[in-house]
Amino acid sequence: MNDESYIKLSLELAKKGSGKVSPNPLVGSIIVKGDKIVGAGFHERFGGKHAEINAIEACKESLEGATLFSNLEPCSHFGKTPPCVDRIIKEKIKRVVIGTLDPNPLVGGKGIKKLKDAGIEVKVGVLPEACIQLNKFFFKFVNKNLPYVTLKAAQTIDGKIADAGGFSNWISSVPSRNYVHQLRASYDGVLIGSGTVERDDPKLTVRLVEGRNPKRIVLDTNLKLNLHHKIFAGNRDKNLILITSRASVKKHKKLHQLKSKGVKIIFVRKKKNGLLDLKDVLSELAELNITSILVEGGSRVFTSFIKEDLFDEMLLFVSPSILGNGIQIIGNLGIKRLNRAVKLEIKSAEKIGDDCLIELIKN
Ligand code: AOF
Ligand code: ZN
Repeated sequence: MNDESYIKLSLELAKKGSGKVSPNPLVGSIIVKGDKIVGAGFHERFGGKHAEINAIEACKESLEGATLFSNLEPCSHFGKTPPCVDRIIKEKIKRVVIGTLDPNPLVGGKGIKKLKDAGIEVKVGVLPEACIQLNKFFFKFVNKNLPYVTLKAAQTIDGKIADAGGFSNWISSVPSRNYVHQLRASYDGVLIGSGTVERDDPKLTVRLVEGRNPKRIVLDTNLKLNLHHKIFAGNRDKNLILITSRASVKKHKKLHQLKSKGVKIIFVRKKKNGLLDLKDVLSELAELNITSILVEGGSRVFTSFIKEDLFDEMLLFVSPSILGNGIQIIGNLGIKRLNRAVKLEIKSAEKIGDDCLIELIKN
């Protein structure tokens, strides 16, 4: 096996921490002596031991002369745990192979410097794109202090997310819906607008697959939502966050009712167009260590995120059906000419159940 194969293995291991380590990165670590894997580990939960330490502690023999592979630069700072590089040096590991540098300013480059200063051979930049891709939430959060935003929708081939009566159950097939639950389990937050609460009355929990519930985030500018909706009734895990405008602070009775249901309320600025300032919304959510958000609709919310250029990715489940009439996925963006169109890049397109899943990123 070569360096790339071991980094690939470390990525596979790292994925096991999905949904459990945020706001930390997903990290996997493999230790090799000769051509034998003698230890492996991953960052299993927030606040817990780092991948490198788990890999070292899984080894039964001396690590003198071994090579350690990690998809992310080992840390050099005292955080919730002591620096991984100190332990690597202490164990007399000879060579360290790293996928990418850690963007965290507490670490970024300092980890490899310390290793090199101790005479350890260090190689950086093995499968860097795959390593950044795996930790796309962490990189965005650390570099921009904002969550990674994915707009997710199920639409007909003519771009409708509901029929003319607002009915949308179901546009996509069962495998697509299962996949969405898997996505929910891996994102820190799922966000919808008040229109979608009223029309679809969703629970936004993870039910079709195993996994933890994300924070459920509802945008309700004027605090008009009725509390009989399922999203309020099902707040036993206290994961519901409601975001409203600062003008709502006067609505004491409603705020009191929401708080008694365990709802966290965040007040943000309203813009001149009467809508919530989405940049503020994202900054507030980043303050809560929410590193990733899956935006599940509706049309008004998608339109605002696109208009304000505040998304990173789009996931479209395209069902092979045609409605003609209905609710269009994206409303008026004020674009008048083709050469002003929002340009995206197709990252992947695959068949899932009866649908086509298209993954798009900004180019
Ligand atoms: C590693 N290995 O497995 C992870 C690293 O609060 P702490 O102590 O858990 O530190 C968190 C920071 O450590 C995190 O922001 C990132 O820079 C790095 N994560 N580093 O060597 C790991 N998860
Ligand atoms: Zn560490």
